[in-house]
Amino acid sequence: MGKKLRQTNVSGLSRFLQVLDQPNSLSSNVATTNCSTPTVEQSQPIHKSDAKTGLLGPGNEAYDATGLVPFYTDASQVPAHLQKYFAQRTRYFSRYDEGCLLDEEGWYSVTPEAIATQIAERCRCDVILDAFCGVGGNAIAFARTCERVIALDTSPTRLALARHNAALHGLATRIEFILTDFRTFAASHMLHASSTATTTTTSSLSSSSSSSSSSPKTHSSSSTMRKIDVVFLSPPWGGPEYLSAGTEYSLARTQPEPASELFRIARLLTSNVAFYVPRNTILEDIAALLPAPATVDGKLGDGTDGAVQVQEQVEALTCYFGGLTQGQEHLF
Ligand code: MGP
Repeated sequence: MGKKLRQTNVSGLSRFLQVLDQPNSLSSNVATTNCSTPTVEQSQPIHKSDAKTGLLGPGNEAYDATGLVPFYTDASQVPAHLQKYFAQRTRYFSRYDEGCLLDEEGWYSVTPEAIATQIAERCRCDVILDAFCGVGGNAIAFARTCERVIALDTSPTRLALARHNAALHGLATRIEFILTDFRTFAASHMLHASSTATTTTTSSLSSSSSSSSSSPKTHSSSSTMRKIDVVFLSPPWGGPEYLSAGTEYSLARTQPEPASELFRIARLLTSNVAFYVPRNTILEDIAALLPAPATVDGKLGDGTDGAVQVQEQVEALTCYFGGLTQGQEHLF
């Protein structure tokens, strides 16, 4: 496979380091089952200066976001602060030159394709929720390993770019794109999931946070009715300055809410959570996400899912909880 696995125990966490010798050598297993009647949902239409055939070519006009942001083909076109990202463009999307589109936040926060592929393999399941899809790097990878992907973002622009990029990869119809925030979606999903649990779930989602929605929107889509097997969290870290202080990163800095709150909401939907966090994250902050501290070998003695495994990639850490943790697959 061209990858090395290193394991050490740090602060009670099982810590894995996978170094990718050849980023593009990590081939994913493409799911062969087709989804029936795919739904693509978007609350606002794509605003474009014209509806002519763009980067996606004929037949894909409905997904084409050409013109929404610049498509850079040469470094001379790229603003100075994005140059370092443009230089790595084919690491983000190996098919970038065919017409992938990224906005500014996308340039500095998209998950590199090889890492997205690695995460998607680990998260292989029926229905996955990508709670902060951005320009679609992870959602595209999930569409290859999961039967159904629900992708959320609060930016209509980024959602349109994600759908464009998914269409370029021939995967747009496998992903349901929804313009909403994670908390609102979760509240709506839980309201539909169990009528008897409505009171409980609504109150659990309207606690402390300032961004809570008192009257969650109901999504007409069937996404609210599907059982979610895995939640993937890759929230904004507070901009590219997350490393600049030269110190460790506190998970209280994630946006729009601290990681502990995002994790709490995710665990109301499923115990299987993957969380993409900065490589300089304070490891104790990761352990503190769990209701009880993990033991040295990463497992609690009572057989509950109180373990986390941290996979260290070059750019970031991916933390796996519940049935995504090696040895706890039975919890899936
Ligand atoms: P980076 O450190 O800003 O860039 O981001 P670079 O050039 O790889 O590293 P440097 O050491 O040369 O500065 C590294 C990776 O972190 C990106 O490719 C993204 O996958 C991820 N990332 C960065 N930011 C700022 C975010 C963010 O806000 N949210 C998420 N989810 N991922 C981010």
